[in-house]
Amino acid sequence: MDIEEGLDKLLLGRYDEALAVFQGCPPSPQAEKLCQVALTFIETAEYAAELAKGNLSITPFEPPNHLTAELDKLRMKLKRLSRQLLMVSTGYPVSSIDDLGDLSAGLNFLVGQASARKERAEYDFDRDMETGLLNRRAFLRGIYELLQAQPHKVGVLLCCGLDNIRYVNEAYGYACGDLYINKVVKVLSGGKQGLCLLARTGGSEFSIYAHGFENVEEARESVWGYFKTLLNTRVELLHGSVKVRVSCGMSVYPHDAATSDVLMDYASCAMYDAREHNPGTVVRFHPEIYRTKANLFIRQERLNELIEGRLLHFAFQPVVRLGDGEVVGYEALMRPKTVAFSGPLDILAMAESLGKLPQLERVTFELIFEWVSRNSKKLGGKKIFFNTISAQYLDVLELRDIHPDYEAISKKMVFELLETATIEDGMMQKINAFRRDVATQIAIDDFGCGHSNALRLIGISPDILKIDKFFIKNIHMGPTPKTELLSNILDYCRAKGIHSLAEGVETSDQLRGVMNMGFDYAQGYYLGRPSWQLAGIDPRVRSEIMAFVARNA
Ligand code: G
Ligand code: MN
Repeated sequence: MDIEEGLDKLLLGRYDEALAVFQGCPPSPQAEKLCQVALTFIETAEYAAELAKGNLSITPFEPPNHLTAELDKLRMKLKRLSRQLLMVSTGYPVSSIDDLGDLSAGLNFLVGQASARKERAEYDFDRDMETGLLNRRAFLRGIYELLQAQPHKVGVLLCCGLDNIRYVNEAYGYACGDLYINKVVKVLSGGKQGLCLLARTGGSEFSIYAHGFENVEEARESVWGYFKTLLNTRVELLHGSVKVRVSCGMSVYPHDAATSDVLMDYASCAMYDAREHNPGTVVRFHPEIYRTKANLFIRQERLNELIEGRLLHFAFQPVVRLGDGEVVGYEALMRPKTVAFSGPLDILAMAESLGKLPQLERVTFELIFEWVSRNSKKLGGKKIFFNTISAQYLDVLELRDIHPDYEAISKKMVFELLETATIEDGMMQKINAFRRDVATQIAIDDFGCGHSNALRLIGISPDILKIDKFFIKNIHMGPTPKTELLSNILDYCRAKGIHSLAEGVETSDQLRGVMNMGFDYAQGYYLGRPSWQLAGIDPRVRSEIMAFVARNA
């Protein structure tokens, strides 16, 4: 073993072997020193290997040699760097890192970018992207802060709805719509003074809140200018210019409401009221408008509940054959199970305004099909007359899907048609398909009234024509133009094999009147009121009919 061999191993990086060689050499100060050198290398290599693995918690052997001491300094810097990066990643502000040369510069650049992005995101979160104005959320927070700072002052919120932006977009294109919006923003921003917040609170809605006044008049005065300026603004578009049309709603702090969100709610409610009833004006909020709107909203919800929960049932009113006084069927009259609606017309009107007629129609069909299926025995040969809101809303195939026994069920029914609009070709086809595939018997309801007219009678040629109570009312008063026309209609029905039914027979006189005219059937309070059960005819009324028939035999 000689020192030369040990030095070779040391140069090759085989420190353990070099140490063994130096330790095997005869004891000498030189061999002693070389052992220490080899040990230093061993310790340093182990330490560096651990650092290379990313372990920044390892401390050098004690006492540190001068190589591990240097590495330890590097370890401390890396450790600081990693701690700072960890803080950056959690959003904690850090001072710049400067003791790692290019590495620090690169990291500082990244940290700078991250914080710029964060600031931008925070700004965007508060701002409307297109106009740079505050958005609704930030606007409400801003008002909140003003109210906190000066709770005893008066403030006013003006909500401006642009009435013709949609028209501009559609007629001139969206680029012109943008020009229009930009102009409005410019005009509104130009008028800002004092404690004032300006926001875009909706696509075509801008709101201003001004605070710090002594009374309502002063407050109102302060925003009146915005409204006037907007009304006098024209926007130059590529092909001419348009006037800004604006409807505004106003709410006042603390008179109308004490919090920013309620103030906003009230001002926009007043704005919609202005738009609906007085476009181009400012409407000050008052509780009545809000109650009406809120009621409407509640009723919309009730209608949804009614449709989803199928909260409907039927009352049944007898239909009587005048030839023998027999009850031949019942008209099923839809009734709400909830107090939110006064009756079927109320439900229909609400459903129509919400575009929910098809859903309502489907539910009533489901319910009546189920009812007829369940009560088929009880009905015997009697028919259920059923008001279809309009055959146009339901597809024939869909109707057939409603109940597996739809064929047997529909044979027990008379479908009364009452259309809300004039018949066009497509609708006639629908009615024909409905007749071919679903309905064995069709009636036209309320004839002589509304859209239920002669054209429809000719076009549809129903099995039964139900003549509106308008014709029945004074039928016993002797010949009038009304009875003359009626007589012609009845002649037409007889010639075409259409059965006639008198609606709304309320008195004995009227009953005699309709029998004199030769009606086949009658219905009305005198013959039986709508009831939850399938009621028979009053025996006295039946005798009345029988006596009349016998007299005229
Ligand atoms: O449009 P249609 O014929 O489906 O209307 C039936 C409605 O007429 C039901 O609401 C029913 O309560 C009502 N009704 C039934 N009989 C009479 C009556 O004799 N007089 C009046 N005024 N209404 C009646
Ligand atoms: Mn009817």
